Amino acid sequence: MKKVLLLILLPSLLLAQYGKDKGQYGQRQAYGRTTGTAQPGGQSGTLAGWAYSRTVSITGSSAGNLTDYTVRICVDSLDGMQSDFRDIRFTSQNAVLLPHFMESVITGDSTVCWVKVAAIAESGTSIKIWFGNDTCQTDVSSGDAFLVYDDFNDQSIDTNLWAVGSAGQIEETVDGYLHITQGNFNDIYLCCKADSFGAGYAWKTRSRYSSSNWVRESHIGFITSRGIRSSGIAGASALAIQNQGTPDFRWRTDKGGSLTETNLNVTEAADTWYTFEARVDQDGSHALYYFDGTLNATITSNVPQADTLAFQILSYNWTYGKTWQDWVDWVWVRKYVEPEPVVAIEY
Ligand SMILES: [Ca+2]
Ligand SMILES: [Ca+2]
Repeated sequence: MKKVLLLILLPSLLLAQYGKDKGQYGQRQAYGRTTGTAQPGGQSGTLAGWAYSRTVSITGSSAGNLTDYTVRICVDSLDGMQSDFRDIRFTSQNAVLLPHFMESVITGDSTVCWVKVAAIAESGTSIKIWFGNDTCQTDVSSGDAFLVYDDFNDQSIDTNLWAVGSAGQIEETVDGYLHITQGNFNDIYLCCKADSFGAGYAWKTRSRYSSSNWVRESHIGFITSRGIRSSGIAGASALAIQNQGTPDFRWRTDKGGSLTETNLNVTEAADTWYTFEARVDQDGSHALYYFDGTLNATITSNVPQADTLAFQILSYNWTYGKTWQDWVDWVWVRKYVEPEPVVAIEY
């Protein structure tokens, strides 16, 4: 009987090697062609209710064994996946669920995911992606994939995560944004209560700045001094994006008060959403800064080597009675080592 099954499966195993077969959602008759490594659900080591899986191989980092490391995985749509990817799940090889976050979704085409993997040995590891659950209605995309995550979507500041400076001038809006507005010579901020970032970590945010009144300084990033802006304070914003105009973006890299300030040299527009990201290698030998997903600056001077920094969103008002507005859609923080593990789905 096993031999017969193998003979039946063999052609589909061969066909599965031809590629990804993108965007065929809805053509259910095609399942057999594209699921060569799939396993039926409900068996030992499988995920009950999910019809298909693929192995995701992760090549380890020569930096050593990694724990709770968040990797980026691009998933192309396969036959059997729901078109909005709500039914994808990631697990260990023995089907223990791993937290994942969908950063972006192109319906029926692809999604960019972040997955937190409990252990990635230097010699590598593998996990599984599951799909093919027609009755699954729950998108479990979650900030649990990161060390710090906030989407500011529930109109209530999470005081378990953040220390709040000048409450009332910083709030979550019905649009799902963190909104910072007028202050009176004071620092308005959310400061993450953890102090365990810096070298060996990355942060990313999507934010927007109003054009009104050049009266403030805004910073997002890793810091040495809680609730304090950079001016006059050694290294307060140590690895940060700084906006000090309408707008005027600069990367701010500061080690003990020795500052490297780097203009982004991009066309900046007020009232426009941008993403900003900083990655600092584990030795603190350089900081990589990304603007809207593209590497914008590599900084090797004055990079903090400590991994005991906090993460903060802050604005400071220069002029009494003046108004401005900043918005933040989301932020996250994850571990970052070089070289990064290399991830590949075995289609
Ligand atoms: Ca909230
Ligand atoms: Ca949001």
